[in-house]
Amino acid sequence: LSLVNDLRRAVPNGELELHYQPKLQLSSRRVAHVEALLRWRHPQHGLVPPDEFIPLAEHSGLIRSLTDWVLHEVIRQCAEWADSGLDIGIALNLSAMDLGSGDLPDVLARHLARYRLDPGRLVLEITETAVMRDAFYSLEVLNRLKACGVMLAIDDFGTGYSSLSHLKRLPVDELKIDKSFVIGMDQDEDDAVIVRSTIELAHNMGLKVVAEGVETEATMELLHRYRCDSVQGYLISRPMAVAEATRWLGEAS
Ligand code: G
Ligand code: G
Ligand code: MN
Ligand code: NA
Repeated sequence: LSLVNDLRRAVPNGELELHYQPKLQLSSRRVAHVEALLRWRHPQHGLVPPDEFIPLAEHSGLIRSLTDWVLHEVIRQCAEWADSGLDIGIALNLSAMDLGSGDLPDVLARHLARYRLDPGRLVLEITETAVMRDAFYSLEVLNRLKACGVMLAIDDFGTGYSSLSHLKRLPVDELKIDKSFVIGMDQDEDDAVIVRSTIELAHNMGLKVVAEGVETEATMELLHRYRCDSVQGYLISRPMAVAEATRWLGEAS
C-alpha cells in the first residue's frame, strides 16, 4: 500500500525514466527504432522494473498518468534526437487499461503537434490480451490512434488469447513474436517451427514481424532465413539509459 503512495509521487518527483533497446532491421542492417522501457528510480529501493509497478499502477488507477508521462517523454526525446540528426523511431508500450480510455488519441495528437514530430516515427505496442479485453471498444480507440499517423504493433504475440479473425480487422502494422518462442529456437525444433509459421502468417496478413529475445547469432541467422523483418534482444543490445543509448545510436548510424 505504501508503494502505491510512493508511485503516486513518482511522476511529480521526476523518479521515472525510460531505457531504450534497439531493434535491428535485418534487410538494411540498420537500427530504425528503439523500444522505450519504463523504469522507476525509487529513492529507497533503487531501480524498480516495470513488472513490479505497472500492475500496481493499473489497479490503483495511476496507469493513465504514467502512460501520459511516457508518451510525452518519448515524443520529446524523439524530436530531440531528430534535431540532433539521429534518424530513429521509438516504440512504446501501452497497457490494457490505456485502451479503455477514450482521450488517449487526443493526448497523443497534442504532444505530436507540440513537438512537430513526424507521427510515422512512433510505434505503439499493445498486447493481444489488451486488445481482446474489450475488442469492439479497443478497435475504435486503435482506429483513432492509427488516424494520428502512428504505427501500431501487437506485442507478446503467441502468449495471449486472440482470434485471427479479429486480428485481421485491427489497423496494425507489425507483430512482435514473444521472446518465450525466440530465446530457445536455435535449440528447440518446436519453437523454430512456431516462429517460422508465425512469420509466414504475419507476412500473409501484410504485417511486418519483429522477433524479441534474440540472444545468439544462431537465432539471428535462423530469423534471417525465415525472412523476419527486425530483431531485438541482448545479442544486439540490452536496454540502455538515455545517455548510453544516444552514444550507442550515434556510433551505429
Ligand atoms: O523492460 P522489461 O523487460 O523489464 O519490461 C517488462 C515488461 O514491462 C514488458 O512486458 C514491457 O512491455 C512492460 N513495460 C515496459 N515499459 C512499459 C511502459 O512504459 N508501459 C507499460 N504499460 N508497460 C511497459
Ligand atoms: O513485453 P515487452 O516486449 O514489451 O518487453 C520486453 C522485455 O524483454 C523487456 O523487459 C526487456 O528487458 C526484455 N528483453 C529484451 N531482450 C531480451 C533478451 O534478449 N532476452 C531476454 N531474456 N529478455 C529480453
Ligand atoms: Mn514491448
Ligand atoms: Na513482448
